Amino acid sequence: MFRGLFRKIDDLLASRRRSIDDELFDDLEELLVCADVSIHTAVRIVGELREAVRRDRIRDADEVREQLKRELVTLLMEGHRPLNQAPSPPAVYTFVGVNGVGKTTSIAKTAHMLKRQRKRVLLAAADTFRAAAIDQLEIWGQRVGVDVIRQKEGSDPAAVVYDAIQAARARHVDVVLVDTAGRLHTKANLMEELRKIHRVIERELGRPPDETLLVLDATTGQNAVSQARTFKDAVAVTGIVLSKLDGTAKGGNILTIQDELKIPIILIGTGEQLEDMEPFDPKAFVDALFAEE
Ligand SMILES: Nc1nc2c(ncn2[C@@H]2O[C@H](COP(=O)(O)OP(=O)(O)OP(=O)(O)O)[C@@H](O)[C@H]2O)c(=O)[nH]1
Ligand SMILES: [Mg+2]
Repeated sequence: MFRGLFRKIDDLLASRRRSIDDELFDDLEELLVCADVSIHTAVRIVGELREAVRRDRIRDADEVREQLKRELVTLLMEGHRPLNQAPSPPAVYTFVGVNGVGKTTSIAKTAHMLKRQRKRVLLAAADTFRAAAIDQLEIWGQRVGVDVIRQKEGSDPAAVVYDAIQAARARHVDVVLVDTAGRLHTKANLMEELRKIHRVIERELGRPPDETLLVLDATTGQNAVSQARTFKDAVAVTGIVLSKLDGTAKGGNILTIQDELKIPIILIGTGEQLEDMEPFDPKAFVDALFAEE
């Protein structure tokens, strides 16, 4: 899906007679920004590339490209890890993020993924702000074949999470996935609600949630970075789920998110079907960026 995203960069570095000079680095920076990399991150990447070219006396554009790929992989490998396991069951993963980014869909896809790994999964409908949100999760639960713990609209989300953890213990569930609201009457309310959910989890488990996954919509570019900052201030975000990667021709913001936020990207969503979720693989991602279409 990202195939050829960096095709222009490839073209730029493919011409053999291309001399390795300031103009080349300027063009590179510009092409990175066109692919949705922030200026800050583009300048950093090209700065390091420039330095490596000087240090290793690289004279060949092909070599510059290989060096650039190595640098991008290194950047994305920083802090890279798979989903956290819990020291004792159940593992509890909360999904947070602004409305419409794909939290509920990502939960369904994650539940499906975990089920295929033979895990017992339970969903907690802690977005109680809208009745439709509870019903949506219920429908996904039926599709995946996992139970949903719910209360009625307007009930306390932290109480739903409490119920879910008790149910998980009674039913020997391995993983609880917690859906949360993306919008309340005010942003302050939302952040307070998330903190309360986290306090209940910590009290019940004797440890913080095993993951607090911030869902970001890949098509929103720089806005995703500012959303991440807001949530990071309220709760200890441990990882990112990047949704809707199928809907963007860019994807350079993956580099920006990693570089500016230092939160590992753990899962990527690539569509609306249950199968459309996979662990993020930095090496495969960078290879695809430069791949021929
Ligand atoms: N193309 C595509 N669409 C997606 C993906 N993930 C989610 N969507 C769509 O995005 C829309 C919003 O998804 P939801 O899962 O309802 O988002 P949410 O964050 O739970 O939204 P709220 O509950 O309103 O806060 C739906 O139409 C989904 O089908 C994805 O990876 N690719
Ligand atoms: Mg939702």
